[in-house]
Amino acid sequence: MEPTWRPAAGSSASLIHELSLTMYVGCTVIFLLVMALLLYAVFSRPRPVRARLWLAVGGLAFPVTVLVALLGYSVAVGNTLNNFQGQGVLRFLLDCVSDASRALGLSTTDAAAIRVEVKARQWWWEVRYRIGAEEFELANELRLPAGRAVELELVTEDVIHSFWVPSLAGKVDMIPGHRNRLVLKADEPGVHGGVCAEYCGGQHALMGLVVVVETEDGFQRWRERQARDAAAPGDDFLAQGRSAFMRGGCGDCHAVRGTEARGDLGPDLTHVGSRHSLAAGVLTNHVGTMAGWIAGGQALKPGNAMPDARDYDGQELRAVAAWLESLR
Ligand code: HEC
Ligand SMILES: [Cu+2]
Repeated sequence: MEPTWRPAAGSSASLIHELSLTMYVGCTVIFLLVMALLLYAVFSRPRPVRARLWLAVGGLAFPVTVLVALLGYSVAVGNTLNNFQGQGVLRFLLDCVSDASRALGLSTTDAAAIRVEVKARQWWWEVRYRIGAEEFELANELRLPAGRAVELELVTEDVIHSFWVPSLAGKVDMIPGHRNRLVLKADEPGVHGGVCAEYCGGQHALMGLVVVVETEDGFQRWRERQARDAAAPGDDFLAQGRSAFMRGGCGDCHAVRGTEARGDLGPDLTHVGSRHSLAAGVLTNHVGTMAGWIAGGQALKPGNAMPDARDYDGQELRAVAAWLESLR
């Protein structure tokens, strides 16, 4: 996992980082300058100064120039991040930076190809990709091709959440009835951690996600697999797992494309075995944690919307977990 505090190359987080650095360095320089002047005023021998000139330059021209420059810079960065379609004065500033944003590849006009809707739920992320006519759903994980800007639509139907992947972009709230947009981009492959950044109920702290940036080839391979239906069980044990899943009522809440499971209350499990984590970052994903989650998720994430499966014996539980892990 990439360190949270290091903005990824080519991401909008790197623009935010530059803006903050400019502010910190600028503040420090100005602070030192003012302190130097203060010391000079205290310790130098008194002599007449040109008060009006000092006032006009130090009290007016200097701060106005600095503040206007900073305002322009930060509005420009803000516009680039959201691709905000400003008007009037904002339009003017936007035009000034649109070249810069195009040079960085953060402009979405050329990235319309991949559309991702992320719906925040209590307490996990439903992720739906639309690439041309292709459409598939997964959970708690996003994949992006390196160097390409991907536009997210951020929505929710329950309470307010906030989507935040610090090493890639600023945070954007998800508000019922609104459709907010965010552009994600990173130039290098890597795995980035994200969180919900707005308190949304009991297990808000256990609502993470990962953003995997892959090479173009890796992304295309992943995309192609995700778009397929779930594979048929490869042996008897997996077939037993699949029928235990259907018998256990799991399909009332979960969809597994290519089977009769069509539920929508929980994550789409069609390719759950390919995901990095289970239950929104609570567990790393392998067959042991899978079984543990199915039988004891309430102990791991108290109050989450999935009841513990109490009816399986050991053999069935292992089979269900193995079948789900085989869905890659
Ligand atoms: C009442 C609805 C419901 C039922 C029934 C249900 N689940 Fe879930 N399941 C959920 C919800 C909601 C989540 C997401 C929980 C969270 O992360 O907060 C979930 C999460 C999961 C996950 C983790 C998926 C991921 O990508 O993180 C697995 C695996 C899973 N369920 C398997 C099962 C199995 C197997 C059964 C049947 C024994 C089952 N579920 C029954 C609602 C349900
Ligand atoms: Cu939250």
